[in-house]
Amino acid sequence: MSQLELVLGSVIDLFRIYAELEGDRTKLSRGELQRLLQAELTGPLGKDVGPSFVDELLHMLDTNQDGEVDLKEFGGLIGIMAMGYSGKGKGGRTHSH
Ligand SMILES: [Ca+2]
Ligand SMILES: [Ca+2]
Repeated sequence: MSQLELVLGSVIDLFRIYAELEGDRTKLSRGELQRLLQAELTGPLGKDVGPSFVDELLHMLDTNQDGEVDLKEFGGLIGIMAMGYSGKGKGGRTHSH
């Protein structure tokens, strides 16, 4: 498998672990989302995780507005996190060659 496929597999596994905790097993409730964030965000984004952060994130991710985050919507979180990690304090990428 390619690195991308491995990453995608890990993301899907992670989603399933937390989505199965309560209610609909194919969706993350607000509580499940908060648990996932608090357990998995140990880097620079982790310190921002609190009730208001979870509310804001849920609002951004929940595109069909059913109050929960399905796998498709969860993909948006990966994008937001990628932006958060790569964009911290830097204007752009530097090329090594
Ligand atoms: Ca659930
Ligand atoms: Ca939703």
